[in-house]
Amino acid sequence: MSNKPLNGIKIIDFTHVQAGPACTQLLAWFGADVIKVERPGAGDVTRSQLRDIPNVDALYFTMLNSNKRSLSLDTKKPEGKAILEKLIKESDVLVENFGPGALDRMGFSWERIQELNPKMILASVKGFSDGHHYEDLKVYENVAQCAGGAASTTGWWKGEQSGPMISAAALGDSNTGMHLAIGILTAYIGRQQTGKGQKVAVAMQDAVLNLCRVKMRDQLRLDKLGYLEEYPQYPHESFSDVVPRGGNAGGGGQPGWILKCKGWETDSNAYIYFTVQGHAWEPICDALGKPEWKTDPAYTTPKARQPHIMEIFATIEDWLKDKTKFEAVDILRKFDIPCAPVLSMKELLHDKSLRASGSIVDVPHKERGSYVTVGSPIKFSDLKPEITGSPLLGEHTDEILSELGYSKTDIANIHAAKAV
Ligand code: CAO
Repeated sequence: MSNKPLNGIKIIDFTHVQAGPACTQLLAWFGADVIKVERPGAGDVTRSQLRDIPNVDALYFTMLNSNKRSLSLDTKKPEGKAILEKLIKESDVLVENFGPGALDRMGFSWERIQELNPKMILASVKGFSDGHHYEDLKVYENVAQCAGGAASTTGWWKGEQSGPMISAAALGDSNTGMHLAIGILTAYIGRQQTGKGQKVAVAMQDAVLNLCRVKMRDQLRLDKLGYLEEYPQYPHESFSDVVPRGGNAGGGGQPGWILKCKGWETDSNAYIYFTVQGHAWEPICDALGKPEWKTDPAYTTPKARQPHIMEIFATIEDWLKDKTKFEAVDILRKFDIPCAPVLSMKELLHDKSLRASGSIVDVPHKERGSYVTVGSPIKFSDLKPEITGSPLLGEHTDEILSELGYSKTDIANIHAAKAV
């Protein structure tokens, strides 16, 4: 691999499903040697989940495990444990997201890992933090969204669709993985100063809560004031003592909403997000052909507009009814109005700009031919991450064993013991 900033960092990738793999994939893009350790015969469960082609690694796996090598290893067998011990001695980081206690039960407690390699950084994802009263729970994405405050504050507050709502974005999984990547790089820089490794842990609940920081802000404001003026409940409906769900409200200082455009009756994504930026009211009036709103006291200040903000949105929707979402944004962008079309996955998949920037890429795969994946969202001036295909199960087993110093005969014996 060419010279990348993380070249030379060796990572044992003991992760599965999404939260851990998203973290190690990111580090692999930037040059780390990521060795995915998987159970022989089965591998990461996502290899076979939600398959679109029989007997071929599922996109669930390929899209989260690019740029890695795969070592199949049964770490519950003595031969497998011995290999893992050797690997720990030669690596910089071990990343895992097993259920609580699984690594200890396997015989690789933090104490044991430190004995083997005091420079090792052990990075873990768990559902809840150490010592938390739910620390024993296994956790998946939606569980974390509920435990971290996202579900309670997402969705509709009244009507048939009311109730806590899950976001499609992986706030519990990939988001936690991204937090862990920052933790790993911080511990790695720390190690350069102290010579010692350390344990880094991110709980999915905490990572979700970190993204829900503004909702905690709102709870504190609500406790003090009894109302939240930027929420659609204000001023005509009452507030309880908890932050309500705000539908599509802007959520910050700028009111906003999702508005229908031409064709919404048949196209489920014919919408735009429109933001009424407080200080940019006059351009909005110009864009909508409503010059009279510029001087009408019922419209001139955010405070004056808020009681009838939904009527303002209804007027904008009326303006949008003969414009597609793309036509509308092309008009509104000239007036500097913060807005965007609601883009479907299909539209994103074929978006030329995302292809050009490398945010969506085609990568080769030994069995699929090639597959589309989401590339690095982080752009550098001197590094263009080259996304390579995900490995087949155990594709690099012999290569890695021989790098660890095992002879051809040793490797044959390891195979015979079914440890790989
Ligand atoms: N060889 C031998 N055994 C292996 C192995 C290997 N290479 N790799 C894993 N195992 C074993 C583990 O030792 C463990 O065995 P024990 O339970 O007997 O100790 C078992 O496989 C894995 O257990 P698990 O609890 O991690 O797996 P699960 O499918 O029951 O639960 C999950 C999955 C995700 C709920 C759980 O791992 C978890 O809560 N992880 C932490 C939170 C998390 O990351 N969630 C996000 C998941 S989606 O991104």
